[in-house]
Amino acid sequence: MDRRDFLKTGSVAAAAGALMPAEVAVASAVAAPAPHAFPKGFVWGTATAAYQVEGAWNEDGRLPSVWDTFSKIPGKVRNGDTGDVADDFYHRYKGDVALMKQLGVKGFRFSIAWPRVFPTGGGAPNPKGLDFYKRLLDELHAAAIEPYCTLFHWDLPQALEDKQGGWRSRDTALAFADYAAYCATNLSDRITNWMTINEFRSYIEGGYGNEPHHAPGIHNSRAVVAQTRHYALLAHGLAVQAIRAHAKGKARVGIAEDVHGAMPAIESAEHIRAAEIALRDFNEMYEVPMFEGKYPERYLNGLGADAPKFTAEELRIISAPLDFVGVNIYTTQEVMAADNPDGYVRIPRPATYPRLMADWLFYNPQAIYWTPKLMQKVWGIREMYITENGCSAADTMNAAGQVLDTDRINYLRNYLTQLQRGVSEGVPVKGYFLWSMLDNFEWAKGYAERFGITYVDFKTQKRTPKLSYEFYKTVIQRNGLA
Ligand code: PNW
Repeated sequence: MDRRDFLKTGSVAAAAGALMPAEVAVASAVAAPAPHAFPKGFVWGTATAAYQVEGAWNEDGRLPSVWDTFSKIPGKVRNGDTGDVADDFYHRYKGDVALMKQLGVKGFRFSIAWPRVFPTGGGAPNPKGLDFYKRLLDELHAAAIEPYCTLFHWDLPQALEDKQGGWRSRDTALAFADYAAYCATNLSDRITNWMTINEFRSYIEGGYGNEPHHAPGIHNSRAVVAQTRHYALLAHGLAVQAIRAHAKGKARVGIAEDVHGAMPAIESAEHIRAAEIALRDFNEMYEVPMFEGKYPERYLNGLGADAPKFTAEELRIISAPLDFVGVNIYTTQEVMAADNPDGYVRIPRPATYPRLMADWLFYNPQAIYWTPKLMQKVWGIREMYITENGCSAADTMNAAGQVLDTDRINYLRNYLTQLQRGVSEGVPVKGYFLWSMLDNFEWAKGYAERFGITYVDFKTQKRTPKLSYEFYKTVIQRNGLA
């Protein structure tokens, strides 16, 4: 920008007498070029998921998902919260899209509720359920916001759980492929970017494993869990095929995975090598079969007689190349090189390790530098998106009605600085979706844990952009950090 443009911007800010002093400061700061810039066309976005925001749990033909059932069992969700109403996004999506437009995002990651589209998981589709997504997508396009659609974010139709044991059945993988085909057939005129599944680990280990704290909340033997993981992977692979086969026009297919991050405690060659090995080991259940087309010996030997049954053809389906890989990044695990058979050790976190509100949310901005960088190195991933990043914080509204969430801004600023570092080194991350656009139903933590950059009063449904919303808006305007 030349001097004249700069003066112009300055005078616009000064002329806007109605602006608060803080906003004047932001407006003029945005005019300065960002020294920590992102590439042109970088996709800035936000994310939500159907059950966490939509509400309208029994409207227009929707039948229960496993989360409707689970959240109504006393003791499963903090304060007895359920997703019955959530953010009422089903009715308020227009206002929320307007808030996103004001924020300046280029992309919005959302999920489709399977039990809206196929209330019993299969059989006859429910056109009224699909219509909601058509309305939402039209609203997004009118606001020039590109939709990034996830087909499964944990709200499995309860009927599939009752009939066949949910994800423990191979038939559920087939039903998922049919659902994916139907969505591609009917929505590919409005959606180009598809993600099959959000985070295998959370709903498989969390829903069917030891001490399940996610729906359906049923403990299973080690052998059953291993087989369930395999069917979930198969569901992903079959859905990739189904989307490509049924989409009219261009379709780009990926996934949104909770890759378990590893990073070197010290940045030296031997510890970086240790982190590469650790990344692969930490993700042996899901990423290795998906990206390498095989289960590692280490995993199969560790399971012994409990190892999953699979065919070579299934592994081929599971590992079909993706157009992009979405990674949800919140934290990471430091490792160091060790003279042991693994070649590394996980370093236990000291008691004073910083964290945000969630007990698992250890603060380490370098997570978002190292995880994509090592994924590029270890698996040769050529296109990635950060499909989630953000934090829960003890947000309170002050007497003036503001939420000044400087802890979240601190978190975001430092994570984004590390993301920019990676991108500037050639790590192929093409976009970033902040979790979350709105405070929402945080699964077993209910409404007590707020991840939004927009505060939601769950009694009145009033939305109040937090200070972090303003912070993110300036990042988007600058396409980078100050
Ligand atoms: C993600 N961990 O879950 C989910 O995709 C979102 O639906 C959720 O609201 C968000 O992150 C915040 O929790 C995760 O333990 C849950 O590392 C746990 C972990 C990571 C992600």
